[in-house]
Parts: sequence; C-alpha cells; structure tokens
Amino acid sequence: MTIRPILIHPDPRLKKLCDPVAAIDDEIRKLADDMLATMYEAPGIGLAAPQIGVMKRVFVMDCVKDKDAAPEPMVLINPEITWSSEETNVYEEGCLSIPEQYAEVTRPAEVRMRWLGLDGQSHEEQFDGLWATCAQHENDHLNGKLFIDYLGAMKRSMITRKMEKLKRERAREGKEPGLA
Ligand code: K2U
Ligand code: ZN
Repeated sequence: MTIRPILIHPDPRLKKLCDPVAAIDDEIRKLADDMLATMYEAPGIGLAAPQIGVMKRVFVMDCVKDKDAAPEPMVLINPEITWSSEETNVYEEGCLSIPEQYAEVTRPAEVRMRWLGLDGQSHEEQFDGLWATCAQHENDHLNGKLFIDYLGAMKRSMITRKMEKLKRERAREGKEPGLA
C-alpha cells in the first residue's frame, strides 16, 4: 500500500462531481488499500477518493474511537443515501483537506446508505452518531461539497484565505514535489 498526498482546499478537484466505479478490479482494490493506509496515517476517521486526486465515487471510514478496540475499516463504492432522519445532530467537523479548521455543521442524525463492497456485493446499513456524520461528510466529497459550504460566506472565505496562505508557505518550504 502507498500513503498518498492529500489535496488541500482550494483545489478544483475537490469541487468536482466524481464518477461512478464501473467494476471492482485490481485498480479499485489498490485504491481502497491506499486510501485506508492514508486515512490511518493522517490520522483520520474518513477519507474520500477525490481527496487524493482520484475522481471516483469511493470513500473509506473507520469511526471506531476506542484505540484499544479492533479497527472497523469500511470501503464504500458508489454509495447512495437511501434515507435520512428528520432528527438532526450538530457536530464540530474538520477535514483532512482543510487542516486545523473546525466548525459546527448540522446534519441528519441517522442515514441509511447502500453501496457496492469490495466483495462485489450490494450492502445497506443504517448509521448513527459519528458514523452518520462521517458518512455524510465523505459522501459530500464525492459531490464536490466541503463542510465549509454549510457555513456563512464570511467564515468560508476566511478559512479559504487561511488555506491559500498555508499552501503558499508549504510551497516556500519547498516541500518535495508531488505533495499536494
Ligand atoms: O473527509 C475527511 O477529511 C476526514 C474527516 C472525516 C470527518 C469529518 C468530520 C466529522 C467526522 C468525520 C476528518 O478529518 S477525520 C479527522 C477527525 C477525527 C475525529 C473526529 C472528527 C474528525
Ligand atoms: Zn473532508
């Protein structure tokens, strides 16, 4: 597996609609493997393919919080939200593509999702708590939507300016080429 560089906002690839996966082949299996490795290394509890510059409808998540518990890596291919609760939850979200910026986002408290697994089978599961928040955050990435898109224009532009500054600094530090 390979740890892949994570794109930093603003980046046009983070705003694109991703393409459905046509077949579960070795390329997709390698992508999922690299995404899980990259997520755990970040560390994060979720990661979407466009965050490493791959415009495919795939995200991974593992929201197990107890570090002594066994990890529960999930790979969701061509995911769809088939139901979401009226009841909402507010969570202070972050994003690996918008480092060190956090803001409260209100989302449905529970969602039911259907997806294709690496096993080629269709899966359907209902998520609540942090799993529901993360699944919706990752699904948004596949549609070019970031958590800052739920904020007011002022706060969003302030965060975007901070990220542009961070990218300029990283470029000046001469980070080895290929790091996003
Ligand atoms: O998609 C991503 O950038 C990974 C996100 C997933 C996530 C965001 C908000 C709320 C839940 C999940 C995070 O950066 S992973 C880091 C993290 C870890 C614990 C709690 C919240 C965020
Ligand atoms: Zn994110």
